[in-house]
Amino acid sequence: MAPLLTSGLFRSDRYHFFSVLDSTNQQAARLAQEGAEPGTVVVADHQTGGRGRLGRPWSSPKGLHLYCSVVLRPAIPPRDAAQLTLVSGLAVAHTLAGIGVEDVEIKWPNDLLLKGRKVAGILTEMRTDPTRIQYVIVGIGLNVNGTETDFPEELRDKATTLADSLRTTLDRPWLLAKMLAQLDHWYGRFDREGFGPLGQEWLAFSRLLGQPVRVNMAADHFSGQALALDTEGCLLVRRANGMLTRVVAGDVTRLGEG
Ligand code: BTX
Repeated sequence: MAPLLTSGLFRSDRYHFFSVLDSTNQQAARLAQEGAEPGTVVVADHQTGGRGRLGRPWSSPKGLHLYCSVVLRPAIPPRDAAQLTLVSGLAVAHTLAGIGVEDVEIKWPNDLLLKGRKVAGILTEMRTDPTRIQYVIVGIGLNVNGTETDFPEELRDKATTLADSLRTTLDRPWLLAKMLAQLDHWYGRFDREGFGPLGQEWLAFSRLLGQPVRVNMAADHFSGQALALDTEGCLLVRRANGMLTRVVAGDVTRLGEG
């Protein structure tokens, strides 16, 4: 395999490791507010308040998984920040594919699935001035070791781990290094090329296009057919009545899935 082109975003003097935190995203935001450089990385062995989108909890038991947040200061308009979720998903998907995990699926916009079960989730948060981004925090939760019985009851049929798929325990620092190399590579490409050309790469890990889907947005929900990913990373869905809707943010599930 060709070596990854990296931009030197991550440096060992910008890593912050904790045995326990409320949330790595919270800690990364605190550091960003104090002026932390882009490429600052926060990792915890355990989170007491790990969270997903819309305040949903992210199960973060001790000693098993990766909980990692990265500070970025991209020169993009705030409305494009959601593209960083897709780019990060692409980097995590390549990390998993690169260590031999089969059938990695990215579920638009922020989850990674193995056989329909969630193995990773991405939470992108930002602070902006009226027209520009001060910082973006990309938080990644990746279920690494243990099995479904290590998850709370309500997640056991929805969540999975890499160890379950690969039938072996993985070294988390080794995996973290692989993931940071991929993030560096894909953020570098995003920086140079924008999201447009990365869309095709992203679609290689998605099974949405052409499929009947259910869309839940903050103020609307409907069923339809996923038609395309546009050059800005939004999903185009045709509703049953023929109307085309551009989904900027929300939950999209293939019909027939949980
Ligand atoms: P999400 O809102 O798409 O998904 C949250 C949902 O996922 C929960 O409501 C629950 O159903 C399910 N879930 C919770 N924990 C797990 C888990 N460990 N594995 C699989 N499914 C789970 C996804 O949000 C974004 C998650 C980002 C988490 C990272 S961890 C590092 C960083 N710090 C932080 O507080 N959040 C991010």
